[in-house]
Parts: sequence; C-alpha cells; structure tokens
Amino acid sequence: NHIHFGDSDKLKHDRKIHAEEKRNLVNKIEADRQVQERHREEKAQLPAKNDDTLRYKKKEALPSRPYVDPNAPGEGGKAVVIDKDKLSPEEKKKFDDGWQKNAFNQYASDMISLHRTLPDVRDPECKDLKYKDKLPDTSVVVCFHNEAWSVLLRTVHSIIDRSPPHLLKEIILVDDFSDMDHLKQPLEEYVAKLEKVKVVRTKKREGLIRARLLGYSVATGEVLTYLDSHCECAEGWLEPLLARIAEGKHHVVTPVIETINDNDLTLRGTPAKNIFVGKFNWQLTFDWMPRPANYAPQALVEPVRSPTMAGGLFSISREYFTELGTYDPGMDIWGGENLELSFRVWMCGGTLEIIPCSHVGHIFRKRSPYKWRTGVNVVKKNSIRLAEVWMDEYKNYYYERFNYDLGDYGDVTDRKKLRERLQCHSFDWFVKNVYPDLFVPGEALASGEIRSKAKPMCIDSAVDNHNYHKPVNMWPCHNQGGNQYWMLSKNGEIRRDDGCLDYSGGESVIVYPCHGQKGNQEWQYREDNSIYHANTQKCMETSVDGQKLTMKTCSGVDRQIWTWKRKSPS
Ligand code: LR7
Ligand code: MN
Repeated sequence: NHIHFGDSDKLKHDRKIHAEEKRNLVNKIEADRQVQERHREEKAQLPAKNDDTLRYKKKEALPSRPYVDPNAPGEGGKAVVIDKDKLSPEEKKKFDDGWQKNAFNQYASDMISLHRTLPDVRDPECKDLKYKDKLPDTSVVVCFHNEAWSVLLRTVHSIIDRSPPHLLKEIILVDDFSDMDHLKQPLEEYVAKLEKVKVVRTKKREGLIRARLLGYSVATGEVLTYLDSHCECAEGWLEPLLARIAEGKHHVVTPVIETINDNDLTLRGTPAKNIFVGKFNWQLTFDWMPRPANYAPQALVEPVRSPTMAGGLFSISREYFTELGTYDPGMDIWGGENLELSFRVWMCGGTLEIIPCSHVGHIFRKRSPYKWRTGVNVVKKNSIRLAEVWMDEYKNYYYERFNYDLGDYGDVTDRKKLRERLQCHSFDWFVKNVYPDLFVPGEALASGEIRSKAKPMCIDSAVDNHNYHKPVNMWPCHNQGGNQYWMLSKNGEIRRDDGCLDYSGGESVIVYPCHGQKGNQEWQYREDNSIYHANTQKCMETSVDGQKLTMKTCSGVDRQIWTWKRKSPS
C-alpha cells in the first residue's frame, strides 16, 4: 500500500478505494459470519452431516449446483483434519464405527459437502486439445454393496456437476443386495429428486461382475462408463474419454485414477509425466508401473497404452462391449474381471489406454469391509477361469504357483467359444507385443521350492511392499508353492514377481524389488547344489536349528546344500 505524499488527488483517490475496500471487507466478514452461523445451526441440528443431507432431511428441492462455502471441510480436495481426542465419547464411537463399516474414514467424509470442489488437476497442455462438437453420450454405471451415504452421493453429484449435460445420458446405480438401511427407501427418495439417476437392485448378492452386467442390461447410452461407488470426478473428466471412443469404438479408455486418501479424504493431481500404467504378475494380481519413459514429449497428454487396467473406472462403447462378450458371468464377487477384460481387449483387436487429461478420484482402502463368499477363494476361481480361456500355455506359470490345485472353477465352454468366434490373438502375442518387459518364468533356470538338505525346511517369504527389506527365513516345506515358490532367472536373480533375494553383507538375506543390475541380486545354483552369491563369494546356509537363513563361507556341509527343480535347457 503505497500512498504518494503531495499528490493530493491520488491520495483522495486511494482513500476512496480504501474506503470501498473496507466496505467490501466488512460486507464479506458479515457474509462469512452468516455462513458460519448457518453452518453452526445446521451442525447443531445434525452433527457431522453435510448441508446436502440436511436439505434432503428438510425435503427441500436440490439446486443443480448448491453454494459451497470455500472454507468448509475438504473443499478444494483439501484434508479434513479431525482431532479425535477432542471428540465426545458419542462422536468417538461414530468415528470408530465409520472406519469399521467402510474401511475408510466415513466420519470425515460426512463432514464434506456432497458437492465439494476439487482442484483442477489437468496439465496445462490439456487445455489446448480440441474435441469434436458431437461426442457420443454415456450411461454411467455405479455398482455398490453397502456403501456410505456421503461417499455414494458425492460420487453421483460429482458426475452430475462435472459432466456436460448433453453427454450424460443417465446414471445407473446398481445396488448389489446391500443391507444398510440408508440405501433402501432413503436412497430411492433422494434420487427421485435428481434427473437422470435411477436405482436398480439385484435379487441376491451377485458380486461386482454380475452387478455390472445388470447395469449394462438397462443402459441406453452410446458409451458405458463404469465407476466404483467411492469416486469423485474432476473437472473435464468426461469429454476426453468420449472423444477417444469417438475416434474408434475399439478404444477402451480409463481416466487417470487419483487417490482419495482413506483417512483425510485429500485428493491431489497426478501430472501426465508421472502417470502409472497397469501391469500384472504370475499370481495374476494387478499392479501399477511407471509409464514408459520413451514417449515423444509432444505426446505427453496423448492416450497412454496400458497392458492392463485396475478395473473399476473405464469407458467402453456399448456396442463394442457387446461384441466383445461383456463380462464372464461365471465370476463371483470381486477380482479377475479386470485382467480378463484387459487381455481380451488387446488380444481381440482393441486397445486399452489411459487418458491423461481425464482425472477421477477413488478411495483406496487397505482392507475389504464387506462379506465375501465363505469357503471359496473367489479371486482364485475367477483367475483360473480367465487363465483357462485366455492364457494358453502361459496359464501354467500361474498354476505352478499353487501346484495345480485348481479346485472347481465351473464351466468355461461359452467363454472359449467366444474367443473362437472373435478370432483373437494368442497370449504369446499379447506378451510379446503389449507387455514385452514382463518377466517370463519359462526362461527360468530353476523353479519351485528351495529345500534344505539338512532339514525339511524351505526358503519362505512373501514379496510385496510390506515384506521388502525384511530378512528371509526358513519354514517347514508345505509343497503348495505360494511363498515358497522361487525362480532363478537367466541373469541370476532368485525371484518371485517383482521381488528378488538380495544380500549386501551381514547376517541376513532380504527381499528387495528386482533391479536387474545383478550386484547384490546375482546368485548361482551350482552343480554341487550350493547357492552361491557372486558379489560376496559366500554360500546360503541354514542355521543349525534350520529356522534361519544366513550367508557363510562355502564349505559344502549339508546346511549349504539345496534341492531346487532345474529346468532342462530347451
Ligand atoms: O460383491 C460386491 N458387489 C459390489 O457391487 C463387491 C463389490 N461391489 C462394488 C463395490 O461397492 C465397489 O463400488 O464394486 C466396486 C469395487 O469394489 P471395491 O471398491 O471393494 O474394490 P477395489 O477398488 O479394491 O477393486 C478394484 O479391483 C476390482 C477387481 O474385481 C474391481 O475391478 C474394482 O472396480 C477395482 N477398483 C478400481 O479399479 C479403482 C482403482 C483401484 C485400484 C488399483
Ligand atoms: Mn474401489
């Protein structure tokens, strides 16, 4: 604020401005106070519920985009900070119940507006892209089994608030036999006030795959867009998805999936250069990997090819989905359908791409809060169904992991006929053309359990983020593969999926992400059946009680001798 002394006109002018500013400020303070007041009153009536729920309770009509207080909890994708110690015992109980029922912080979500704003997370380059005027419209299908009210309805409103109306044909909520009361009559009444939203319900618990098929059967839009029931669509999410499909119906596309933090509900953006694409391993689990670094810089925001997709958030031409054989209705509850569709799309002439300018948030949870079928490993069953139909001889890499204990996986004749009819490429083609960096165990020199000669004990460790850096130990051999299944790669790694045995001196061998640089991860399974570490010239040895795995000077004692199935050279 610089005032120019001596320049009286300017001074007057400045004073005037100041007076005006002050008036504005006073008005703003008063307006804010009123908003706060209103919030306090509303909170007093209905603690920790957002304004939209309140409107609903008061049976008021919902304006299309209600006013949101920019300072309200979670606005702009910001964190909701709750000091649990300051909550009353009653509120504390609500807080804990929320976590218990949902595996995310429902209490925090309930404080956030159903229309909360999000940051515009698009790369600046996205704004230069021009889309055709006439794009296909879409039905958005959201399946849920026992979802929290605020999370489900925020998903719905984020779709309505951030989709051009002419591109949004309808939103179909598929209730997969939930038993929470708020998802019955109250949901029915709430959506009755919203245009374009309908609820359909399964007659028994079907699982997300058949629930999606029910959504498909009633959808009328040109494009189908599937979303999980705990998502938030960001500004501009829809147009680029539909635009890619408009360029050819065989393009199956996903948005960039942003993490909504399970605890404080923050949402931040991923710039296009940091996008991750989908991969898979021989356990047939999905995972992410960085996008290939070799894209042309001008292609930063162009569609990114992805070998697989996470499964929950994608758009596909409805006609193409039909031609491709929709989903395998023999799959239950959860899992496998994402890889099945990914393989099928690529092998049968389509493409699977991530669209860098489309961003949708998803609450990632650390556990599944709902009941699964008891007594059946549904993920394994679903995965075997897909392996049988789509993976040809490669399916054996998966089956070896549990010693071919396939169990009852139902009938897949129809799916095999589908593959025949569509005249699809082989899985070998898929691996070589779409995911050439995949580690293929067929090239392994040895595989299976690594059993000590001294005691019936095997090298045993999980390989995932929780187990990296931890010492690897011995366990009684169980002959079921799993955590005792190891492969010796051509460049000397002892690995499973992306985890490698790694020794850098000291007592223990650890598991560490494979880096492909040999060094601490280079081993030899020698003629005398010892396992030799090239870098340190030591040998693997078990402790006298057989429980621990250590590294010692090579001596040829039984505790250094290992049985491990060698692959005959082919
Ligand atoms: O029996 C069920 N019936 C359902 O309707 C089980 C689940 N569901 C609903 C559920 O309410 C949710 O809306 O199906 C949806 C997915 O279930 P989640 O959220 O428990 O699963 P997830 O997010 O952990 O699972 C990912 O993998 C699944 C494999 O079957 C599905 O493909 C999910 O859609 C998928 N989610 C995503 O792709 C979002 C990104 C996550 C990642 C990686
Ligand atoms: Mn989910």
